Amino acid sequence: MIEQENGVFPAVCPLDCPDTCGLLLHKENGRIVKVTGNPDHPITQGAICNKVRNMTERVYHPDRVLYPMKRTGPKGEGQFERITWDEAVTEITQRFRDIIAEHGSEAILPYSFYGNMGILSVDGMDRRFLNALGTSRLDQTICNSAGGAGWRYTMGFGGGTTPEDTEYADLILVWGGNIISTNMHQVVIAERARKRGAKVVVIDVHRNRTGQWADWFIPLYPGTDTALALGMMHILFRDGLTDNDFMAKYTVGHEELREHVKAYTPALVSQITGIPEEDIEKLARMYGEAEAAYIHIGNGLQHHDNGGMNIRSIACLPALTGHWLKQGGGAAKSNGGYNAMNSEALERPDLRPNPEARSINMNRIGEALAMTEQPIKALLVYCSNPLVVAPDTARVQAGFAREDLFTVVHDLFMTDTAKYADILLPATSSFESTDLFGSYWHQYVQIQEPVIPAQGESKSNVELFSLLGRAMGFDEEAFSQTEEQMIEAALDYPDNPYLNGVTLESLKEQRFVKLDMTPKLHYLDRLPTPSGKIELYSEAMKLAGLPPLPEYVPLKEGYDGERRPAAGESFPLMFISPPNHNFLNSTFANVEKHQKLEKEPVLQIHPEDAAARGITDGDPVCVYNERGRYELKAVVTDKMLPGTVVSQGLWWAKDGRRQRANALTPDRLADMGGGATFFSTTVEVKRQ
Ligand SMILES: Nc1nc2c(c(=O)[nH]1)N[C@H]1C(S)=C(S)[C@@H](COP(=O)(O)OP(=O)(O)OC[C@H]3O[C@@H](n4cnc5c(=O)[nH]c(N)nc54)[C@H](O)[C@@H]3O)O[C@H]1N2
Ligand SMILES: Nc1nc2c(c(=O)[nH]1)N[C@H]1C(S)=C(S)[C@@H](COP(=O)(O)OP(=O)(O)OC[C@H]3O[C@@H](n4cnc5c(=O)[nH]c(N)nc54)[C@H](O)[C@@H]3O)O[C@H]1N2
Ligand code: SF4
Ligand SMILES: [Mo]
Repeated sequence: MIEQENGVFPAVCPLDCPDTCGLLLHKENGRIVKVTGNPDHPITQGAICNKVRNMTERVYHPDRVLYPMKRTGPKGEGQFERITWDEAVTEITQRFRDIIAEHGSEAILPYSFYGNMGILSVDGMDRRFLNALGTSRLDQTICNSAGGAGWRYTMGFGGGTTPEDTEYADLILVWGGNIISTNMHQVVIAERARKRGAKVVVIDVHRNRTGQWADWFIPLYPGTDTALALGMMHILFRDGLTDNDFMAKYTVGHEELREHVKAYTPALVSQITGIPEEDIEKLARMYGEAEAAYIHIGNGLQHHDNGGMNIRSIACLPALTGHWLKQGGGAAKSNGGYNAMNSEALERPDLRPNPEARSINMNRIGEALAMTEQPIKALLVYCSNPLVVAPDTARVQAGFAREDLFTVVHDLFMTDTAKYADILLPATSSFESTDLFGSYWHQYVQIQEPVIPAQGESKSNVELFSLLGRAMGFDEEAFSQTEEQMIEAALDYPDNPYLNGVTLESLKEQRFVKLDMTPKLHYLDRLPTPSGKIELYSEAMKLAGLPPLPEYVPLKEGYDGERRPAAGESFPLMFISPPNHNFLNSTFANVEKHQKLEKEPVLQIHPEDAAARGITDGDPVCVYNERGRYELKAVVTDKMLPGTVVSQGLWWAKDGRRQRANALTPDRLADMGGGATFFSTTVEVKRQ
């Protein structure tokens, strides 16, 4: 495909987005001139988002880093000079050897996430290198780990209702997810369900695009979703809307739960959540009376102190009504479990000389870089932009600014993080490399093969880490395997029956290969929880020091237990900073086209909160708390309940703008999974 100057070639969207669209790249004179959706993809069917329709702006952006570079100015200022790959690799391997000799291999820490979802790139050759080097491990908790843990305590398996089935739901609850922006093909399917008569209800802390599209939007106070779920359960049990046969067969703990939820009266739940009592009654009735209700559990509501419990509690609802047995009914948090690959073959943990190596939670990177005992002396950053995406920017920045820290960054751009690199290495875009893609929503596996040559001297993650591995003297075959050999190894995994029939050959031939979904028929009979059933009561949670039944625990900042600002509170507003429509986390935030679509960072503030501060629409405002400040423009709107302010989008610090959203967010960990608590933060706002 690389050699062909003109034509239309299949591709996969590599971004951290559930849809994992099939793409078509249109080439003229050797350049991609257009990106469209592949109409043959069974789920995404040729529709793609505006972000990726404009992907050529990013792939051919004049600011792309095309050569290895070495920093010449102070950390953070972005002054670099071009060096050769030989010089870069010699310096990196020399510094790593010195650090290992003096401080041990765990003084080196990787920092990565899913800037490219290609399995070979982020769960493949990189892991082999880090394992063989014996670095500290990174606990990758920034996205869905609290919710993932909450879901697994309840359901055991990392998968739920599949997208095609949701067309047959008669009620769709979108709970803490902005799917118009973040999972657009679920919206398309929900529209088909709507045509068959389904209703769509959105439960969120602000009326985002998805809330505007819903049949019914229910606003609530941040971090109170467990209380709402418990209130719904109270009504379901009270009014006989539960399926007792289902509970007897497939759950444990329903009798304990029935007693437990008696305390969560609609009156109490209304006080906690800010939702009128009659709306709680109406919602519970709608849910209980639906034939096949589907709950789409978004990511937003688990980025809280009580985030794991929020997901755990919502996950109990379909077990009370038995909706799981109806096509389209049930719930999904992430469907990544269906396409689990052979991680041992991919990551080669056997190469690690120190299996007991420590693990560092990525949400605490600032704190980790400040450790004086067993200090971190080198950082290897790829597929992530922590200066923008990690919580508590000031601490992160202080860590990255350490003069004695040797930092290598591999990226396509001079990100805010890359400016702190000692050595900056150019990364290919996914259209320049071979990789394997699953989806954490639909059940099609896809392959990407290079459509254009590597731009400049850029290298893919696979090339980089095999090069570094060989330069460190690792002579195992693992470092010379081709991408295709790695794909074969990843797919050779009899432990996952869903992978049956997915092979390199079928992928090359068909581009998208559906998992074998026959095991799903017995899904409920073989849940991998300790009891083998849906755990409404979880002994495992009790052993972990968590409440074994769903229980509402208030957030740690800002409000008292009754959801009113605590007396004397100096930061009385909850600050929510979810993703925006035209960026993908911080990706695209440096591309003019995408910036223009978003215009500028804004703070949405309720008219009551604005009036109390003398703020009018369009005013420049400063949002601040004890951690930092963020300057943006006020938009006065009643899309939230009073007391909540919202700023969408992970903008870079640029053009004199002071700091970023994460300047305000805490690096506290959630109740489960070591998850992030981005949205459990309080602030004050003033006019500039
Ligand atoms: N356009 C676009 N698409 C994306 C991304 C992007 O940046 N831009 N990011 C990708 C990634 S990595 C992820 S993880 C997903 C995330 O996508 P989603 O699953 O949609 O999750 P978020 O957008 O983080 O949050 C969704 C909503 O949760 C709300 N929320 C916050 N706190 C609460 C609460 O306490 N209760 C309730 N009910 N709602 C709350 C927020 O207001 C927000 O509207 O999207 C992916 N897709
Ligand atoms: N305040 C707040 N903070 C958040 C969130 C929020 O909602 N609010 N969301 C959180 C969530 S859910 C997530 S998932 C994280 C996401 O955080 P990150 O995973 O850091 O996501 P991005 O900001 O998209 O950064 C990805 C980087 O990878 C680079 N990249 C792309 N492809 C490649 C490649 O092939 N190789 C290499 N080496 N680099 C590549 C891109 O250029 C980009 O700079 O952010 C979290 N931070
Ligand atoms: S970002 Fe999501 S919706 Fe957009 S093309 Fe990629 S996978 Fe599809
Ligand atoms: Mo995420």
